Amino acid sequence: PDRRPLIAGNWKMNGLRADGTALARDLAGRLAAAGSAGFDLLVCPPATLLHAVGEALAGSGIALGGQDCHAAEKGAHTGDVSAWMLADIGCSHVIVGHSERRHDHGEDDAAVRAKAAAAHKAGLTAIICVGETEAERDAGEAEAVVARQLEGSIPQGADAVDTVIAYEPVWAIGTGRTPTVADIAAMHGMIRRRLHGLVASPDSVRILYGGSMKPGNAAEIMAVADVDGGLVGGASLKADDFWQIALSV
Ligand code: G2H
Repeated sequence: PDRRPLIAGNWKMNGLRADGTALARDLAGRLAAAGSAGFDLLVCPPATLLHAVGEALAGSGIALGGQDCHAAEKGAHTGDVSAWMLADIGCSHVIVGHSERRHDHGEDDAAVRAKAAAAHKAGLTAIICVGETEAERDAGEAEAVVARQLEGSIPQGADAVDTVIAYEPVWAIGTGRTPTVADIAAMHGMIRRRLHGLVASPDSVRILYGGSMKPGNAAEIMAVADVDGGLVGGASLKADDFWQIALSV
């Protein structure tokens, strides 16, 4: 199956208008200069920057995504943003269930599944994040934990167009530590097998790796079977690094 690599930048809670739009324009310029690319590029800025970054990316071919959405379409949910609002401002994607959301906001698999279902209804591709903690890995439970998260977080009717999986071991996020390529291969292979029965056309679903991905380790990680791109945090804030990671596919 043809799984075009996806390189997604998760800016997290970083960026004011000036730097966010400059970064977006820089990336758009690089892609234009390259002419064609063998990968899809996506940036997920904080909600406050979606409008400005969307304008900076207009016509570039770089996709825009949110970092989270509420499960409801609208209503009395102070501070939240709905998937429909993201679609309305030009997003094609939304990250759901990032471990920082699961940890900081107590989101469990059922909540993540509801958000992904809302994203699908709004016409967005949901990037559903899964990953074990260090204690779970040390206890030999990493694969069982991730399998449980997949089963609990993927909504009914998901397919390879509207769903992307991101495997992000919690202990590798923002720490500079990454699993071995053998560990990544084992986990991504397990995820691929588990997707059978959970999504339509499981062999076409893209599975991203995330967690301390940087120019120095991207090529070896991207070369792993069943790694179909990356969800890049810290290194996506620097155009040079993000672009070099994209060129590593
Ligand atoms: C994992 C990743 C991006 P970083 O959260 O989603 O962040 O690359 O900074 O480890």
